[in-house]
Amino acid sequence: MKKYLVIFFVILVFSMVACQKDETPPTVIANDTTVNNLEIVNPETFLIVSDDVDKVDKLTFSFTIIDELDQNIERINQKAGVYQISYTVSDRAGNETTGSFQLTVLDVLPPVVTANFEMINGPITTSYDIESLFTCFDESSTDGCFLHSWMVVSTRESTTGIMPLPEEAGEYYLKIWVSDLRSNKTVIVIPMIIE
Ligand SMILES: [Ca+2]
Ligand SMILES: [Ca+2]
Repeated sequence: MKKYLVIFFVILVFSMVACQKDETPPTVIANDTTVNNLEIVNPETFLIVSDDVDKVDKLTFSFTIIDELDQNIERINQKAGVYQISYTVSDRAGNETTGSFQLTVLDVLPPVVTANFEMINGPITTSYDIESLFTCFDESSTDGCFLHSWMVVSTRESTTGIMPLPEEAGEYYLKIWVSDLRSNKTVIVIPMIIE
């Protein structure tokens, strides 16, 4: 009889524990975060999460990028900018914690630049509108790109040269540096024949 009583109480206690309702939402700490352009973004790793009952891998996460049409969080790394991310973390009993944090995506990619001419050929007196010699775009940001500097050099590899244009006939190279607003630069080289 005593044995049955023990079993009864064990089952009773077990049932009481099992029936105890989880009414406490997860605890979430979210810090503002910065990533580089094209760095893989897993927003769950930006949150420090715990729950009184469930292990973290049993919780449900959802994220919304505020004021953005494209809600694919994995693509947010493609354009530099400052984004507000709202999150909801739910435990298995349906208790939710919501909040938001700021994600900054830095532009670390240089502009894509193409020369508009394969070669420059002209008399000594020719002056050039350097900006008309190239086309650029900066796919990583909406800030665009611009002429940073240029130099006439004697060999393609040279990093020292003359500015403005040469006063003697000969073969030269025009090096043009193009920058975006975060000072990421691309250099192009256009051969020059000055007659
Ligand atoms: Ca809970
Ligand atoms: Ca860029």
